[in-house]
Amino acid sequence: MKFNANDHSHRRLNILTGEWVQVSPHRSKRPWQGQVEKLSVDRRPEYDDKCYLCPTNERIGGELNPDYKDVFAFTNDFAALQSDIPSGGVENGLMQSKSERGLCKVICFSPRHDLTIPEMETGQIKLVVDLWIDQCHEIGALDFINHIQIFENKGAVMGCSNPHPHGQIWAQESVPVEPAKKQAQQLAYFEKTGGNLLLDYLSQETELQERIIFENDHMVVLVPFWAVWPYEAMIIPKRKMSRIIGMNDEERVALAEAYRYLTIKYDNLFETSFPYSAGIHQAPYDGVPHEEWQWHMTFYPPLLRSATVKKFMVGYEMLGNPQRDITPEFAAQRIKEQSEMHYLSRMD
Ligand code: H2U
Repeated sequence: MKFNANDHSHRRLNILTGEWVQVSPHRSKRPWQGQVEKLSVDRRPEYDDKCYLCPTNERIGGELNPDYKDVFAFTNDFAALQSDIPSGGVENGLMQSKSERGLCKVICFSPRHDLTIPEMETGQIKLVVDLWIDQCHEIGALDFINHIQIFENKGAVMGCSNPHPHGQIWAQESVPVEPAKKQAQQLAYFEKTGGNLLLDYLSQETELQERIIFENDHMVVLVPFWAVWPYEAMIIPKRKMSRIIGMNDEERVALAEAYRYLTIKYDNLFETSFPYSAGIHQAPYDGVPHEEWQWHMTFYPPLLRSATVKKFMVGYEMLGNPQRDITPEFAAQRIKEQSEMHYLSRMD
């Protein structure tokens, strides 16, 4: 018998983190008797007077949102990181701690309470990209900031507290654990080969065409070879770029288009507003060029089989390493074959 990645259990290496994922494709053939129902469509009003992100409304801290017309950023009223704290910490034998300065912002993607990224026009999403970049310029210039994490938590299942389309920025002194792993892997590859890890990976993917979902002139959307979440995906810029502030106007539009395209396909998969945590990993804002880095946007969606059946990272995944059943190639194919038209606009 010859090894076949579509049938036989195997491990795949995540070149960006140096970690392994267990793939068990034969398990996706097992019978399923659980739930498969669709969720009812959640129609929201364009404006909700109880929403703390809608224009003109009052936030919990008492501040009023302006009557914003496109995008809007504000300092998180319950910021997890603070800028005005003394430095210090504990080094007591095996107990170590260190003060961490930083700041947190909330980014409203639209004044419309009823929209999500896949329901917005590319032009509106481009304004979100512009705002991310403006924020990176502003926050990155602060001397106590070395890392900026942009992310979007979408859907109650991901712990998102409000359906109004929004994301967050957490910026801080240290490079957090996940981007730090990517930093180490990209640097090691650069020092060994002189090449850019993700761009070299992209050339291989472009040749194989097994996991690429979409590309335009400047961006590629793919399911990574080492994906952990069932429908995990990445957006990678085609040009060498360590941080998102390097993007020109055309590239910003291309990112907005890719973000919209992928999320429409996601929503169409199970005809539901597809939940995920997505975010941008980029080089630290520490004044060093970081030749080794290629910024990228990663999507981690939990849904596995239907609008209600999600994957749990428990048991072996918590104690051993992540595991998946359907192959990344199968997932890419499933996403690719979805309509480019959002299912809600087809229902109108
Ligand atoms: P989620 O993306 O997890 O839903 O978070 C929304 C953020 O909005 C959350 O971090 C903040 C919360 O602290 N927030 C405010 O800054 N002001 C408010 O009035 C309510 C919520």
